[in-house]
Amino acid sequence: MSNSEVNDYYELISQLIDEAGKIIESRNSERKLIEQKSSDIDLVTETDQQVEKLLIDGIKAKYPNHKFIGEEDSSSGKKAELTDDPTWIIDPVDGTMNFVHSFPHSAISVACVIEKKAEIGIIYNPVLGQKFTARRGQGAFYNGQPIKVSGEKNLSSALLVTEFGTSREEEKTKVVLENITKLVKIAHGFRSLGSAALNIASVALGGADLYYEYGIHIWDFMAGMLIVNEAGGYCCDPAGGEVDLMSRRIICASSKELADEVVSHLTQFYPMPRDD
Ligand code: LIP
Repeated sequence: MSNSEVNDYYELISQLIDEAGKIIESRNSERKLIEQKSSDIDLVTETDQQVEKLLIDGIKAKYPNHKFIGEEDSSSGKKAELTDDPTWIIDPVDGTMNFVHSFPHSAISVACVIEKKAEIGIIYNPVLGQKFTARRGQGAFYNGQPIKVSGEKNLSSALLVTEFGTSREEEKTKVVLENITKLVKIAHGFRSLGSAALNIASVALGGADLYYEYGIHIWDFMAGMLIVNEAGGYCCDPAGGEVDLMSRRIICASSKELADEVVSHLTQFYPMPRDD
């Protein structure tokens, strides 16, 4: 795939995301029509569906052979499949619960993966005007300005970010609370923005030092993972080792040292079903 082709993809997705952002921004303070997905706290609104359609239709119109892994598409039971073809991984509104409550931390998250490598990652919160972007090998940016992770190595000085997630499953909730109980006693601080994508972007920005979560999906973290890597960070599985893209688990950190320290404390959980 030539660089100029990826440039064209970047230009197209940037335009589509700006257009989609206007829809989210205009609806943020309105009352939303909500449907439930896997649980009563896993939500979808008509805006999620409309934004995903706008992005997919806009890409398909120019590149009919491109593939898609979209959050709302997948909620109908379709499994995620990553081939060597250009594949767009889309979360139209990451942080739907926030969007429903007009809590202004939700974002469009889009990654373009070619030959199984992330080439483009964009996370855009139109309500607060926050845009995080990255191209493979070209660094990470916040509203056009280069960004770097904090480089923090020690858990005792680190600001951690995690989520309670979108499931009320007893075993999972137990593990989530157990991990928070352990880490809150050691870490410098703990935060939860309510959007996996924005949590990860906060690590890339150098604001937070490490994000971990069990139960997320490939569309929640794919763009963020590229942005963190391009900002000089480190992403791994919560048990250590390479991220398994379909396993619904991740750590995104400011350094490998900090990730390793958190791994040594975490009780593990393996969400089912996987994304593939
Ligand atoms: C959600 C995230 C939330 C995280 C969930 C889920 P959705 O995405 O924003 O922070 O805890 O695991 O990924 O469903 O709002 O797009």
